[in-house]
Amino acid sequence: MTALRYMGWITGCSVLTAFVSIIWQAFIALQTLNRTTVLLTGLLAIEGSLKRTALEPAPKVAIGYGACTDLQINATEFLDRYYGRRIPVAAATTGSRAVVNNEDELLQSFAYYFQNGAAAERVMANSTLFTQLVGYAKVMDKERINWYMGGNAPLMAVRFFMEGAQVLLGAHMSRKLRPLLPKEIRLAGDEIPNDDIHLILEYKAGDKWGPYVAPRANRYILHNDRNNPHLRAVEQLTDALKMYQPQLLVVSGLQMMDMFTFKSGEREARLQQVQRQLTSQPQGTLNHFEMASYVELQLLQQLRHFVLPYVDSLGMNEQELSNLQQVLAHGRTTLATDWNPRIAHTLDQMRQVFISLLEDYEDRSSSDAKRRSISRIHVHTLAYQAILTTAGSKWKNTRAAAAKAALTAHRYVCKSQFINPEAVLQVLDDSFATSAQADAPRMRIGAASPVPCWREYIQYGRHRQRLEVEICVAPVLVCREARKTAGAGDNISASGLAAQL
Ligand SMILES: *[C@@H]1O[C@H](CO)[C@@H](O)[C@H](O)[C@H]1NC(C)=O
Ligand SMILES: *[C@@H]1O[C@H](CO)[C@@H](O)[C@H](O)[C@H]1NC(C)=O
Ligand SMILES: CC(=O)N[C@H]1CO[C@H](CO)[C@@H](O)[C@@H]1O
Repeated sequence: MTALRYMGWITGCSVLTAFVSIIWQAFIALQTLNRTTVLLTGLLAIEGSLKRTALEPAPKVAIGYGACTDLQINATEFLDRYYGRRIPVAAATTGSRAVVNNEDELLQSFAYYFQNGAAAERVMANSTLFTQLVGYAKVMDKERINWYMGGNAPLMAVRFFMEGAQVLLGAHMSRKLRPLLPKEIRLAGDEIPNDDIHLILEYKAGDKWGPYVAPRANRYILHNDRNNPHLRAVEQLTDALKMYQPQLLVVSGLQMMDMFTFKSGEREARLQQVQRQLTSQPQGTLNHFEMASYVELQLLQQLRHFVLPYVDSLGMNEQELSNLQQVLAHGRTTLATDWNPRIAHTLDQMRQVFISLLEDYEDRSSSDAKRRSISRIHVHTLAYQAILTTAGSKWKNTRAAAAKAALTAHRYVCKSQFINPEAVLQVLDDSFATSAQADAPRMRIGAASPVPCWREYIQYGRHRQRLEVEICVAPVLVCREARKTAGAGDNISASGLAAQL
């Protein structure tokens, strides 16, 4: 009898516990949803403050260089169809080469990156084979191939246009590609018979090719560019700029200048043209350089010489930041790093890059009056946007620019203009340290400040000068189900820049 009563009591207890736990779970879920809604409302309100009045003139932006058509196909379907029985061993030794010369090398290279789910962009040195592959891709079911306008410069140009700017783009384009660009965007460049094509082999997580299974969705890009590496439109853009006089000049697409395309000294000569363009801008024009994934150390060192000293602003993601920081500090490159770095770590790397560039300026500006002192760095990651600007510089609205970039990131990756709080993943905590150094202050992200901003002093140089900077960090409402990731950086960087003019 007592035992039974005892049992009943235990059952009652477990029911109660389960009940409390369900309520608790619901409470937590509701709180998370509530927090997302609060952050979203905050970000949208800050974005709303950016609306230009009808009286304000549209900002003028110029951007180089190059354009291409992206031909997107299903990787496994394409390879099964044309190379069904030729599946190679995936090994780093044969797979990680920078240039692909023939079919065997292509298959080895693809297998290696596919198996690791890593993004890759490779040069196909054999143009006969490249033309053949594009031909194969065109033969594939018309429904399943997709042509898009590609290249950093045109994608950023469209984004600037959508943000209400007047835009001048430096690029050669064919008659087929030009209609894909809004007609209001002015073009400095020639009409060419054929655009460079980028063959984009896309795969999803779990896609199979022979014995290999892709661990995550990604893309393998193959190109054989004739125009883009040579930055053929630079001179025409320089000429057009004399009359146009923009508030902002953006340089992008230099990662296409792979060494295999050039004879000795040729690449330096092209980069000198970029330098000439940057140094011929009046002080009233802000120069921005959009980083990209650079693997070749020599090219990075050339950028440090010809490009970085002449820009006011830099845009990049967390991988590119680590890489640049290593090159500036130690003269070496790094490979893939943490895809979701702590805010404190990213901010410290941003400060290091900023200090390196300020010190270069301090050492050399007396002998080269065209040099510019860096005043802005924007780093975009999956989970947040961080923008550092010199206090009192020409860059306006740093907080709103970070909010805008965060919203663009969400809209791009979710492929939706409408933001649904339930489709969002919270990656950031409520607060973060502003540096990995001991006793660094902490900032809160919440209803009161969805985008925390603060000022601090940066010390640099032999005489330990102090420079006041403003830093803003905006949380990205990360999409639960990513729909599109490649190319997000162009949209994000351009929307952040547009907000600061
Ligand atoms: C280039 O590709 C073609 C077509 O596949 C092939 O016949 C030729 O041998 C390749 N050339 C080199 C140098 O690998
Ligand atoms: C490619 O096609 C295969 C089968 O036809 C499919 O399983 C796979 O998910 C497709 N991949 C992409 C990226 O569409
Ligand atoms: C989300 C978003 O803003 N996406 C845009 C990115 O840029 C392209 C043009 O380059 C637009 O078509 C997208 O709508």
